[in-house]
Amino acid sequence: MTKETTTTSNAIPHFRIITHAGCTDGFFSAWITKRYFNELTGLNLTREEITKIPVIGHKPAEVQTGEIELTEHDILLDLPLPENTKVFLWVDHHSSAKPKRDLDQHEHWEQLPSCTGQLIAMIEKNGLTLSKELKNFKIAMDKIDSADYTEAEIMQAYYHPKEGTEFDTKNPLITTHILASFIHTKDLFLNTVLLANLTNCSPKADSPLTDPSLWAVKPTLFYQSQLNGYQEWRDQVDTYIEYNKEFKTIIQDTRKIHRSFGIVDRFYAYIKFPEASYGIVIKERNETLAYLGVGCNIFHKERCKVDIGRLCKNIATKFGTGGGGGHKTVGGCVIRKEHVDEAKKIILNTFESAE
Ligand SMILES: [Mn+2]
Repeated sequence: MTKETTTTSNAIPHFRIITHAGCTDGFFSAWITKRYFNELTGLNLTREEITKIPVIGHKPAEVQTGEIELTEHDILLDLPLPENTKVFLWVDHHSSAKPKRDLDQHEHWEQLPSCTGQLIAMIEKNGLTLSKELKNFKIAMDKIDSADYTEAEIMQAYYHPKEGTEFDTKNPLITTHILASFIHTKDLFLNTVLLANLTNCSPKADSPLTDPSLWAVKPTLFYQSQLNGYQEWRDQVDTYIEYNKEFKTIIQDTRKIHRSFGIVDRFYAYIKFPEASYGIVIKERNETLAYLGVGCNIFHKERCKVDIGRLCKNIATKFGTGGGGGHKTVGGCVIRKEHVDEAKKIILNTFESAE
């Protein structure tokens, strides 16, 4: 990765906003930080000075390995805590990033649904009264980043609207999905350009929901194509997805297809089989390895009677190179291909005996 250098043209410190690349929460965290820079930091910069602050995207691993050179003027959002450098501001919410050392006053970690929501809460704590729009946006981002949707919300956000009807742009959750769709192209070059240009938000907009520079990119076209991708994926999944009643588990074994079409809709299995308690996804990784993704029903986490992260770690230790783990309700592991069916059997039996 290239080393970033700061500009030396302005008199204010050479702030940089460094955020989680290719991620909706990272993108909107940067937007909120730019829009409410003074409210967040307690500084008193002009809009022009704030606009000049560069916004750069990085992947979490690039912070963990120390390959980005950080300075005391950097603002890190939705990314892990840098081990050896004190930055100007660090804000993160990932449970896996829970700090092991005492935090400085410029370092903020809280286990919350989204980093965007965390920043908005910090601004409110600093004295800003949140507008209705900003509150609505916070609710939507908290839902999106923690996948805390109802089935009805998924049917609205992940499926084409009924024929003859338009996207419901009065609904903040749908509008946030529309605006997030250009971040989800997996094109990191596009993401870099968007971050650099689109977080120079209009001070007239309380949240991204009404930012004219975001709407100028025609996000509805990106959203339309994303919805097409989900539908194509679901159509193909219908040809091989199976529900095992005995174990109340959905099995998506991609060894049954030659190649996969469309964009993964991780909610689909539980929309199709709402009675399921668990789901297993099997994917071939390469010549020798396979990946098992294991989870409980995303709409009914209360049905989860097994610590899935621990189960995945055990399976990985038994059949792989040890790469496995996760959270209580979702996890994954990489194992040797020849053990996939045996591993599947153990997972199903674990679910059954926990009932
Ligand atoms: Mn996040």
